[in-house]
Amino acid sequence: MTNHWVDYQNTDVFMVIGTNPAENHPISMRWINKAREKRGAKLIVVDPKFNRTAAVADLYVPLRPGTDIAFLGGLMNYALTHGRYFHEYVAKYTNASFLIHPDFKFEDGLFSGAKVGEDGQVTYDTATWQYQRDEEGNYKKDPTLQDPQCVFQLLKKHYSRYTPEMVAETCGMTVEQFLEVAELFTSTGRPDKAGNIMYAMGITQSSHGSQNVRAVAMLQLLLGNIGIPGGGVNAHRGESNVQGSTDMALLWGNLPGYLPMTTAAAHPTLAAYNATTPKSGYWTNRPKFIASLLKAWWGEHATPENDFCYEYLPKVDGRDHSHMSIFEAMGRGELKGLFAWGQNFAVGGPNVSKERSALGKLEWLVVADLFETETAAFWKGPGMNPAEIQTEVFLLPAAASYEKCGTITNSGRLIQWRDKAVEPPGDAHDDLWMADRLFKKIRELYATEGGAFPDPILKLHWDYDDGSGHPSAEKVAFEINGYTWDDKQGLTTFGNLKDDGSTACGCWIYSGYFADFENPKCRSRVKDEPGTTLGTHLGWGWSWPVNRRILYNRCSVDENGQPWDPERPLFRWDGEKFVAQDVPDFVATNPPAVSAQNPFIMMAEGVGGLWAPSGMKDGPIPEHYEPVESPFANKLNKRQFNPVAIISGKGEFGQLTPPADPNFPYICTTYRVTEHWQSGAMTRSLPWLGEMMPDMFVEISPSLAAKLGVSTGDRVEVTTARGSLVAPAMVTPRMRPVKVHGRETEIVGMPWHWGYMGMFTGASANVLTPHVGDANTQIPEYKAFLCNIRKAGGSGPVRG
Ligand SMILES: Nc1nc2c(c(=O)[nH]1)N[C@H]1C(S)=C(S)[C@@H](COP(=O)(O)OP(=O)(O)OC[C@H]3O[C@@H](n4cnc5c(=O)[nH]c(N)nc54)[C@H](O)[C@@H]3O)O[C@H]1N2
Ligand SMILES: Nc1nc2c(c(=O)[nH]1)N[C@H]1C(S)=C(S)[C@@H](COP(=O)(O)OP(=O)(O)OC[C@H]3O[C@@H](n4cnc5c(=O)[nH]c(N)nc54)[C@H](O)[C@@H]3O)O[C@H]1N2
Ligand SMILES: [Mo]
Repeated sequence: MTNHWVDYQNTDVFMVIGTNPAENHPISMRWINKAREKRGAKLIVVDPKFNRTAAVADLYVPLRPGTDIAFLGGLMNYALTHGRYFHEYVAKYTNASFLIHPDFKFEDGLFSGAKVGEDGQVTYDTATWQYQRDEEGNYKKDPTLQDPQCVFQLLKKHYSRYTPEMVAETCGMTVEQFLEVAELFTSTGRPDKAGNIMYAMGITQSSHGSQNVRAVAMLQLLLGNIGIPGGGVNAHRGESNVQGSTDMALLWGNLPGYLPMTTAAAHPTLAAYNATTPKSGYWTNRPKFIASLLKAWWGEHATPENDFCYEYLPKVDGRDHSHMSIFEAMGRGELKGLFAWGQNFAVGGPNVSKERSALGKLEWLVVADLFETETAAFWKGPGMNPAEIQTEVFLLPAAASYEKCGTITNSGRLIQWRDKAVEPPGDAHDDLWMADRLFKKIRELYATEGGAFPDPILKLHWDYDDGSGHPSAEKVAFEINGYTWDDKQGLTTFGNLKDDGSTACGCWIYSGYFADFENPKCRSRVKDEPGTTLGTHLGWGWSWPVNRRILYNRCSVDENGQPWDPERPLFRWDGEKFVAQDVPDFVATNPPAVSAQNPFIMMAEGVGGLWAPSGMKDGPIPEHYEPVESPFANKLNKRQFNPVAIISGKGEFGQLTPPADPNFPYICTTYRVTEHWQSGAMTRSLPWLGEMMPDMFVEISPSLAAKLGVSTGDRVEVTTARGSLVAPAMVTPRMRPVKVHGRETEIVGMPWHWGYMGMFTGASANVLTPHVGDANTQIPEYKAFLCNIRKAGGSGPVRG
């Protein structure tokens, strides 16, 4: 999130697109409702399903799964053609005025630079997406935004095709519905209004998910809604600490603090890694972050002379190591063993029957979990023959969150310490204890038996004992925070990090949260600071970076340092200094005209990116493509689906349905219910939650029910190219057919929380979902695929 939960009280218009906060982030509704009470804020919901958030919205508009870019592109077109964008913000704080390479083109669904492989897969050479520069290397700009090659004009041209009629036809809504949202949401494109876009899995779980997010961000830039109280691009993060875990490099493409992952080909040495440092913007400090990270990991062994042990860092081999690729490799027998550490992919993974089979190709599987999950018990799943499975499974009982201490970072980047409340039961241990024991044993084996490359393990700096043989979460926290190597003083800001080995820091963006070992900021509980009116609560917990609550907050004031909206003064220049309610992301003692030049400090350009010359594999601006499985032809361009999408078209996982296949005429989508958590491992083992929502079910519209001759409770069989499941139907007007380019189709929706372990069992939705992923993040396309459905005979729940 660029903003934070409490800040929602400052919003004028909310657009909820691809998330269901009333169901999945219920506490956010408290702040949404506060804005509605306090300032008459309006709530718009754009979603295929009339969900629980829609039920309390001012305006609900249905949208066919997978068509968000058409919709958001239509809103951009509306803002641009009706003068509803925030001109001063766009001209000064974004790259709208930058000129793009004269050879840039968009034709037949492809951006210039496309190289089409034999399998039809496209990769792009991005040379023509770049900015024009003068002889000195400065960006060429047209501050009047009139040059046909400037970003502003290119956007206007590109999205002029996204007319209200085209949007309505593509997304399956009426022109009136589209215009109603356009009118209301673009009313925030002025200095004194704040619009907030919230999104989550309805936007990201798509073969063009990253471009969906880009479209959200671009619309917010056009409306001047980034960096201001009540505005923002607000990703409702999922698991309670998923923000923290991505910050700490849970994803394979990053090192902690979003430092780029090291690759064997491009970064064989530290010098080569540092040579890729951006030449402008705050990321120019990257060499200090990586040197301090290496110092934290290899301590006294890491010296300037040996490049801080850079050679010990694993380097990826240029292949994709995300979830789907790992399972495909496993299916080919290329993996020996696997740790499932707090993950239950035998329910949550796409095309899950195939993924369960792939687990059977492992020699060993370690599951660290609170329960014996479907993953731990994959060998007794439906269709499995234990006699044919060689995998040895080790189940390590884990302590739950309240049975250990540590931190959680929420969606608003706010990190808070939690104390241990009770002892874990039986043999259960906390994850840190398990990691510590495992590491020490591995190190001992390397020390006694040797190995291919023992140094990275033997020389690792591992100094966490709390004195009783147990690792201390506080000591880990202190290392993440960073400290001076010589005298072990906690660092209060990443501004103090050095690239000479004098500082160690496990995650630069967290520098400051745990500087004071006895009384760290993440434990702080000061509710209100004097003089604050906007709910920034700077004394409550700590948020990265440097306790800043709203990112890019220089954008909340104009060139003269005056707030766009005097009612929401996050900052105000009083002639000598800024009066502040947040931690500025600019030098507050400089005159405002200086910081106005670089309001987006993390960007190499210093301004917001309406155009992405690099960083995206599938285009500098978003374009509508159909989901990989779709009943309809793409009418906006000549490419059916994102030509850069990750498709497991070959091999075991490649069962896909071609467009408009009459055997699979319906759109299928999956989502959550408030009573269950994810794969259900935690909630289907609790009697009271299970009683509230005991059984898997399939939601269909009354019109589809009539066609199938099905009433609520009758069993239906849903089939896709991957598999089928049987569950009772729930006939409900929450689901409704969509009319697209004159043809109507139905949407079949279902929750994905069930499996065959625990107290409340039922079919897993993921037996239906495809191994198809976004071009940039490889997230699976769980939200839009093709199915058929028929009456199955019988009624009531199907357990198992
Ligand atoms: N109670 C509960 N809370 C949870 C979770 C849980 O399992 N249970 N899970 C947590 C996790 S890890 C996550 S990631 C979040 C997820 O939070 P959400 O993203 O809110 O979760 P979903 O219910 O999967 O999807 C949200 C909405 O997207 C809609 N949708 C489907 N396809 C599309 C589309 O193409 N476009 C648009 N605009 N909308 C679409 C669905 O109809 C649904 O209403 O929730 C977190 N919170
Ligand atoms: N069809 C479909 N599939 C989806 C999605 C969708 O929308 N549709 N959403 C996807 C999303 S967004 C997500 S995040 C994934 C989630 O997929 P998973 O992460 O696999 O699902 P969870 O059920 O959250 O699994 C967490 C496991 O950790 C265990 N656990 C809890 N606390 C601890 C602890 O402290 N230590 C240890 N060691 N274990 C613990 C729980 O018991 C549980 O088994 O699923 C994805 N799958
Ligand atoms: Mo998630």
